[in-house]
Amino acid sequence: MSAVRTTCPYCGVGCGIVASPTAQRDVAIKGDTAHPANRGKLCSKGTHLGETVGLEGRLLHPMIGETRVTWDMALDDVAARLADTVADYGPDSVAFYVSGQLLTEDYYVANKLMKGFIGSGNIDTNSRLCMASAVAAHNRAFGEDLVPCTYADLDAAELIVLVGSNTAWCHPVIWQRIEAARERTGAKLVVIDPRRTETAERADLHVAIAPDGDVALFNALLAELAARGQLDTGYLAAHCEVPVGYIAGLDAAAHGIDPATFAALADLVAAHPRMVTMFSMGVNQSVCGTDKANAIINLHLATGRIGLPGAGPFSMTGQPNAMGGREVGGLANMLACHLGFAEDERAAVRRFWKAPNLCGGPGLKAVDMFRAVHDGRIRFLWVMATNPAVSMPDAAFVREALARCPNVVVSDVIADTDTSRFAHVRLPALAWGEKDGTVTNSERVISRQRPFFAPPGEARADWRTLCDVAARLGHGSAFAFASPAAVFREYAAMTALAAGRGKVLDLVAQASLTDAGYDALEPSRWGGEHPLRRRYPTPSGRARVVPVEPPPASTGLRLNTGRYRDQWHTMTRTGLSPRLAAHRREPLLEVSPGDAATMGLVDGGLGQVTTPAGAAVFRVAVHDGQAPGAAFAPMHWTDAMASSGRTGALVVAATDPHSGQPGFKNVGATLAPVVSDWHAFVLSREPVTPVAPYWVRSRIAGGWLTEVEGKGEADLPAMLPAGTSSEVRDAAHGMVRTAVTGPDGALLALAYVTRTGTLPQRDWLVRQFAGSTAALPELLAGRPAQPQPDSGPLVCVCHDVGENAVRAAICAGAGTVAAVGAATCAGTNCGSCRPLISRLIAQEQTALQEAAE
Ligand SMILES: Nc1nc2c(c(=O)[nH]1)N[C@H]1C(S)=C(S)[C@@H](COP(=O)(O)OP(=O)(O)OC[C@H]3O[C@@H](n4cnc5c(=O)[nH]c(N)nc54)[C@H](O)[C@@H]3O)O[C@H]1N2
Ligand SMILES: Nc1nc2c(c(=O)[nH]1)N[C@H]1C(S)=C(S)[C@@H](COP(=O)(O)OP(=O)(O)OC[C@H]3O[C@@H](n4cnc5c(=O)[nH]c(N)nc54)[C@H](O)[C@@H]3O)O[C@H]1N2
Ligand code: SF4
Ligand SMILES: [Mo]
Repeated sequence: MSAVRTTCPYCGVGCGIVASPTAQRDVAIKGDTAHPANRGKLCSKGTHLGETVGLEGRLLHPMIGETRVTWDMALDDVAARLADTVADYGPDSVAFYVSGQLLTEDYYVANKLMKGFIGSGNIDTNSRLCMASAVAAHNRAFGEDLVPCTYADLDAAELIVLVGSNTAWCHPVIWQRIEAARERTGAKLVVIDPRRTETAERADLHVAIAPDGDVALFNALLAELAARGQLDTGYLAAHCEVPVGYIAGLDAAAHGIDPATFAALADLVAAHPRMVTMFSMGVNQSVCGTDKANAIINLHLATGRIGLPGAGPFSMTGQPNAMGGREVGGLANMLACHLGFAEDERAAVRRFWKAPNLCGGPGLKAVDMFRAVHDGRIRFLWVMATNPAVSMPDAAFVREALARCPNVVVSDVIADTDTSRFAHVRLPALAWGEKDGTVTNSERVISRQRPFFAPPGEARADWRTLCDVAARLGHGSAFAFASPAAVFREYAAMTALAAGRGKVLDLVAQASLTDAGYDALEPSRWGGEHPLRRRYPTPSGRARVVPVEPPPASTGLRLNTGRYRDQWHTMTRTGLSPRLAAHRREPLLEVSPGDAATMGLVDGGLGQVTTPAGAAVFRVAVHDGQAPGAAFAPMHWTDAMASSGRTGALVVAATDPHSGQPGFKNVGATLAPVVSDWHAFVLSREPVTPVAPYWVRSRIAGGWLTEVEGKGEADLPAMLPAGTSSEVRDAAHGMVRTAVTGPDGALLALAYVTRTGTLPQRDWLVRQFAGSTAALPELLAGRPAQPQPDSGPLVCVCHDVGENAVRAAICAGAGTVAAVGAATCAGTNCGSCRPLISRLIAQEQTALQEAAE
């Protein structure tokens, strides 16, 4: 098969990819130079997609309980469960919990079925956890859920402000674009984040605000610019509704940060009218997330910095198709196509769908949906393309809810996820490379995801599964779509309802695409470059400056959660890649040096986090980028990968009153050290699950690496596969080294445990385990017989360059990130490791200077 142009399935940057299948289930990946979002660039996750397309762990057949069934049996069962529940308890007793990782076509069909035909608003999406606050803020300010910018604005901006975004890690191709713009035009970069992330390290100014300090800061900035006479009063008068006295009543001193930093920030903002403010989860995932986003938008409206090249408030979307879901109506509080539940909008939708049973109003938002599952109001739940047992706040409660629910259906590509363990019925879905449809990225560009593998096993497209269930419920004619193209045409035609009501969303021209035209569809943007400047889709045609007030200050230690560079969410896909695992093999609890000292936490030791929702244990990393009074832990680890590393278990289910989005980033917590009697690691071909209080496993080439710690005696044999064991003991340190080989002599596992000694270097052993090259004595010693150069921790995952090579290049005279790249290739592909390289340069140069003094 020749090369196929498609779109990356990870983040909302929406990069174009050229996929060239090379063999069965093997594909070479390149960036698509013709795609406007990335012009050929990719990040580490996109680059390594080829490592995640194998069939390992895939769900390939419909399952009822543990029994493999035919599709007919599964669909009959799902339809019967749905119909019976609705008959007995009414339409609001059933719900769909869907995902920004569905294609627009899947989303459209799910929404139509629930809201138009089952007759409940109970369809919500994991986008509720992701960008619901941005949606609510857009609706409040603009009258429609619209991102008024495009990536090209980054090229034109003089000042880029990143708020609550670790762009270098989470939107790396946008990050590359920002870096390129800075190099070309000298644009300034401000990062507003309580942590000094690798993104913040590269900024001209890092504003380390208190958790949820954003409203206060942006209100104060607005007041300060007013005091400096920098508001665009003409724009405000002509195009905005401003509550009388609101701006004049704001206090320029109430910013909550140190005065010098505030002055520096205000100077930058005052001096650079071409300003783009990009915001992400540090803004949205908050109990005041909608107000934060409106505080940002207020500043842009009041300075007229919107709808012009290089100017605007820019919400970055997380998932590949969060935007598509927003467009078709995947959120419980929207009806469809940017329409709400006003009587005339409902009537229009009812007519368009010929809906027999249109829902009367909004359904339950994610957190409330799971509450209703828990207390038995919802008795049928269909989860599609999301892993709520891990990713929802108060995950223990969510698990209880799933366990109590009499009918749980899970559509996924993976057989065993933390959520699917609760499923009565599991339906196999098509994965990336197999599925066929469209996605919309952060800048409103619709792109095709095209298949290049045949469907494996009996996996089917989610939209088709939904249509088959709809037909069994008696709605066959409304769901008689022959192809994703047919679904897309209906959706595009339906946007006439929005366009006819003055909304910007308008795909009517694409309603007449032929199947061939849909197949060939080039990336296309709806709404144009700058849809908002002179007229807003509000009743008055004006934008609204929304009065917002800072929340009360929080006290005590605050837990913040978020992402790692090389993992995606609950690791069901990225967790399969040995290269991506190398960046962080364990979830780290980052704490400031001061807090670590007071709380008795040791770098490299274990720490327990306890919140009102639950507890979890992580490896402690003392980090001076972490502000005192705040700790950070990643969201990715699940029960499949770790004994107790889920941050979802820690987050309390408090939500924003406007958006219903949970506050994942600011949770009151206590920390305590966990002291082990022994620590160990195991390299094994198959995953092992130690019986120990702490274990974390990660993928390596040819197997798995599992870190283990515990109390009392370590029961190593219980962790190892059956085979012939060779053992070396060092009684002084309680060190035992074991190798297990199979009947043919093949190496099956290596294990190292110690009570007081130091365990061998993992990196070298991991490389030997992949190739089985070293001799058994060397393996048991944990090091090569002859000393060999050690590449050190991995820096550049794209080109496989370790820290020692980077340091050597710097010592040999490479004084810039570009020079290190020229010498080692590190940082020359995705660029996500460039902040790290620049830190290593600074470290080496300081060391050289100190040596010279
Ligand atoms: N590598 C990787 N990339 C991803 C994903 C992934 O899983 N892995 N997921 C994708 C998805 S779905 C999403 S939503 C995006 C998320 O992308 P980001 O939003 O960039 O990621 P996070 O790490 O969740 O949070 C961003 C930052 O918000 C900061 N923050 C916390 N509290 C506050 C606050 O009160 N104010 C401010 N200003 N900042 C605060 C955190 O310290 C953190 O550094 O990433 C997308 N891209
Ligand atoms: N503590 C904490 N929790 C968080 C966050 C945080 O910052 N901190 N961030 C939140 C945010 S922003 C997000 S977006 C969520 C993400 O959380 P989730 O949505 O739960 O995360 P994923 O691991 O991406 O889950 C997607 C699932 O869909 C499956 N899948 C992939 N493609 C398809 C498909 O085409 N069809 C079907 N049927 N299945 C498919 C995958 O195998 C996987 O099981 O997490 C939220 N939770
Ligand atoms: S930035 Fe990376 S993860 Fe996001 S779409 Fe592009 S290649 Fe995929
Ligand atoms: Mo997200």
